[in-house]
Amino acid sequence: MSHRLIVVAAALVAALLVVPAAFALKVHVRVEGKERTIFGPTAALIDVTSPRANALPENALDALETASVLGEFYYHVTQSGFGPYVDQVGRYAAVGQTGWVFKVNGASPPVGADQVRLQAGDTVLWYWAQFGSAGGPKTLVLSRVGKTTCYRVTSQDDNGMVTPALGAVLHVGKRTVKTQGATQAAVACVGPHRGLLVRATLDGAVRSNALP
Ligand code: B12
Repeated sequence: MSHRLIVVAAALVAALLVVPAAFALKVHVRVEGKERTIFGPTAALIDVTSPRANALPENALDALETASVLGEFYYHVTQSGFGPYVDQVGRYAAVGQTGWVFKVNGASPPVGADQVRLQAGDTVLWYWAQFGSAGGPKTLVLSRVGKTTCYRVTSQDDNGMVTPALGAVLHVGKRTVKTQGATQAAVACVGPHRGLLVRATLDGAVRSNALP
């Protein structure tokens, strides 16, 4: 090999080593399974990288791939007429009216996950969903009320529209606290709970993110 060829080859190798790190994007990722959380209860920021050369860089499918590496959980992608389709995450495969769907920043994109390019700081939620005549389930969002030990629960539809999650229940360890509020808000105070995370559930909705 000539000296010139060696220099070019070395430069190419160096570029290949540098590019993946440069393309990592910090994104919040959570994966909610049928009965339990599969990955990232608090939706912490992770470095999402894009392993596929021909796809959009850092898309919502990459977020699942990165989470699966970090969390060591199984998922499966099949090719369909619309492109790559996630037909299983963890134990449960899509079947009949159930399957795996995703949201980015609270809204459900109308295209496949590989077509949704992410921005730094985005929140990606993959979840198991049962569809019925009213569509898919709403997703719950838990937020803290100021610096208190009180929490507000809202639910988001596929468009990201937020409404109070009336009737939601908070879970703190083995303790449950029902939220109050007839129309305007679903709020409950759980008191001191050092070391325990708080979650919210509501029948027919996807469980919330967890907060300290
Ligand atoms: C049923 C259905 C679902 C079910 C599938 C349940 C199952 N058993 O697998 C569930 C609710 C899980 C689902 C999910 C999603 N869906 Co859907 N789904 C449909 C629907 C209503 C019928 C598909 C069907 O059964 N066809 C009949 C069978 C015989 O043909 P098939 O090729 O074997 O169908 C399979 C594929 O279509 C696949 N599939 C379903 N949705 C999607 C979406 C994408 C992007 C891909 C690649 C494959 C795929 O699942 C079907 C069953 O195995 C179509 C609308 C339509 N009329 O086609 C939308 C439709 C295909 N879905 C759509 C979308 C956007 C999604 C989601 C990306 C939504 C989201 N934000 O999460 C996700 C997929 C995410 C993922 N997992 O990768 C769009 C695709 C638009 C596009 N141009 O990409 C459609 C056209 C609805 C629409 N008009 O917006 N879906």
